[in-house]
Amino acid sequence: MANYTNNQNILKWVDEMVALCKPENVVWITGDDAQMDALKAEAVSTGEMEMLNQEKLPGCYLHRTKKTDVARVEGRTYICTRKEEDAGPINHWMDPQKAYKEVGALFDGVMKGRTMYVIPYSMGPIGSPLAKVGIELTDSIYVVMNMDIMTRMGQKVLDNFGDESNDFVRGLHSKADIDNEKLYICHFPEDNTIWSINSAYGGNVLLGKKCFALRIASYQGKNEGWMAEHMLILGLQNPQGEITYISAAFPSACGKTNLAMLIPPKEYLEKGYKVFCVGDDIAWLRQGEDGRLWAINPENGFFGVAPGTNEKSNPNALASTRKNTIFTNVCHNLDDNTVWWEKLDKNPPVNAIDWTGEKWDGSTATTNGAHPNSRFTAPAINCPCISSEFDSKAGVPISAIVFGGRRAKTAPLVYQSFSWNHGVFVGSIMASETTAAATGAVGVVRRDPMAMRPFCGYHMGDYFQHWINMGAKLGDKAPKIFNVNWFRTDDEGNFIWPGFGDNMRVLEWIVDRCKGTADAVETAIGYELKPEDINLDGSGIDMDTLKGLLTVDKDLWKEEAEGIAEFYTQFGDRLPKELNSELDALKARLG
Ligand code: GTP
Ligand code: SPV
Ligand code: MN
Repeated sequence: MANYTNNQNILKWVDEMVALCKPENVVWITGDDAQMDALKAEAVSTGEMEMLNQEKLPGCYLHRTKKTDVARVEGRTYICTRKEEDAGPINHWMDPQKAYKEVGALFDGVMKGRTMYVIPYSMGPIGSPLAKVGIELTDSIYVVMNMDIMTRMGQKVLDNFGDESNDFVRGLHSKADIDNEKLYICHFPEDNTIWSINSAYGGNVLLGKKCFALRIASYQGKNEGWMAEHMLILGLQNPQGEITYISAAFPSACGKTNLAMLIPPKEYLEKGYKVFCVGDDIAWLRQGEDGRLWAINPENGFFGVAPGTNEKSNPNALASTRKNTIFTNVCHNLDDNTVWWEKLDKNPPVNAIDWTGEKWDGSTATTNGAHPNSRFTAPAINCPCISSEFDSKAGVPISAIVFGGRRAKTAPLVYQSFSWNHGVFVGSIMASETTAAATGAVGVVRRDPMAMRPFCGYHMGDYFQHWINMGAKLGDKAPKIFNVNWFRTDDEGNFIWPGFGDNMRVLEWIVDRCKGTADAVETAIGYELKPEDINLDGSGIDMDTLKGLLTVDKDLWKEEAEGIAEFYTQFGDRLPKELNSELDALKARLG
């Protein structure tokens, strides 16, 4: 066997996992073109992947997962800390010894007759002080191909890692039989280890993403003094050429990819405003030498929601998917061997295969052609508005942190927190309607603090405390904190705010608040924009509608305060006292 690394920590662990899973072959992924091409050809030959029209979609493939394996499965996602209380009340916990034993029994011999792929990958630019290394062992070529897009991977990662370090995340994945009853996604934050078995879908199996870059990394960040967050990162350039960086946390399928790639309305473009995308899903944030908060996007691609993506809503995302992209669970147009999904355009294919693999005719169909959580895996470099700082080892300095979710009522279009700690409170009380990104009911409002409910690798009370501590460390250099809601609805259930590119109007106010050039009114819940301070030209929204979007219904908020108090009780004495004070202050302001 060729010598890929002399690092004994890696070699020993791979040997152990080989002994457990008993694969027929072990293939180290170097990432070179010949190797990747051969793997793609193999996946096509077995039917795991379908090659799409290489003229219209060069380098693009289609994959369909099992019908029962189409989203993250939160109920089977475990945090395995030695002490149950360290996983906290929101996570599912499993005793690590029990997990290693019982899930280990499922891994025993699971790769017989299969190949184990060894994928060394870096989350963050290789060599960046903010980057971290993981190794994923998997029996899925789909995973290899996705990791190739989503991370920096291959031999170069091992070369940079060196022979001595033991600081890598050990990820083991097998699709096994894709048996829902035996599905486990176990995280061992105290051992830098992830074990995932019986799924072959996205967030369950691309272990660098939610498992490492959020669950394990959030735990590492708490111990090492930095933060791993479910946040997009964008740079907003004004006509003077100054760029302000904003990070924003919205729950799954609540608009991060769309905001990160926003194209400003015509009126703004003409003046010279531009938005650059640094990341669309995950941010790692650390205090820089200048005292400010700096962020990198640890990923190298986008695993984005396909439905709803179109030439109008998000042309940058659409352009990103026109080459070297993997489509998962979208609709297959057989006429020209391309892909389609709901709201891509008004011409659904008539001769097509839907996401379940059945014949589908868009002119008569009553079912979806694409699964609501169908996704594209696209290289970040494909994105027309990718930031020049995308590969920066230092990252970008963050001026504003934005929280948001899907709230039909209650939350106004935008408000700013009174202080960092009040901002932590605002993040901690986030609530949003559930989406198809996870299995289970859709449209149910649930608390999703900082959009991290499914992704925090430790006790949520300690996580809030870590936020408070970060603010103390950042002092007056801390980013300003805001909350937005693009999803208020009218009595017929229609979204009132146009959203998408028009969200630029709100971002402008946020940037101006950071610079101290915009005014605000103090309300019970925070600083709100003065309606006349937002530019509505060309938005189709009139002043009265805007005022409606900004209203703070005190009765609803009093109910909300009760809900927050109840939500907080589960954290017991691990809830920072600062957050209780903020709740009391909110109640007092509501009267
Ligand atoms: P994850 O990848 O699951 O973390 O999701 P995300 O937060 O990146 O969500 P994404 O941007 O993919 O948006 C999900 C859905 O919300 C899509 O169907 C979008 O069309 C829709 N959406 C995004 N932004 C807006 C908006 O401003 N207004 C409205 N009404 N819908 C939006
Ligand atoms: C999310 O659900 O927040 C995603 C998709 O970004 S997945 O990678 O499946 O978690
Ligand atoms: Mn996400």
